[in-house]
Amino acid sequence: MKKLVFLTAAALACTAAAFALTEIKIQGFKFVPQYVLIPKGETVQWTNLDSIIHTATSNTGVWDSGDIEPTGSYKRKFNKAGTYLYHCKYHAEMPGTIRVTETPVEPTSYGRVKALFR
Ligand SMILES: [Cu+2]
Repeated sequence: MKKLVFLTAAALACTAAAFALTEIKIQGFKFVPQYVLIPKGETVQWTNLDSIIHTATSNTGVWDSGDIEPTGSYKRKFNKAGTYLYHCKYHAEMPGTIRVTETPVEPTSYGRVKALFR
């Protein structure tokens, strides 16, 4: 696990290289980053860094993490391309978006993720 996290960071910092795990932090009542762009087949891991329970719940019922305790995490693999909106079911103002692409995503394209959604 630690190795995967390191590889993800390295892939983001450099170029090319597919990565298999994207981490989203839950911190300060926010999903960080709020927008994520990944290729299909990639796993997303949410880790709760707040001191209260949150969830990562699909807006359309595709998945529900259930309660993610403080310091806890939840993982889900996205095998199908599409745009997935989600939220925390306890806090209405906690939206998140995962965009899953058919084709590999260049890590360097992360910077334009926000633009993609506007
Ligand atoms: Cu919450």
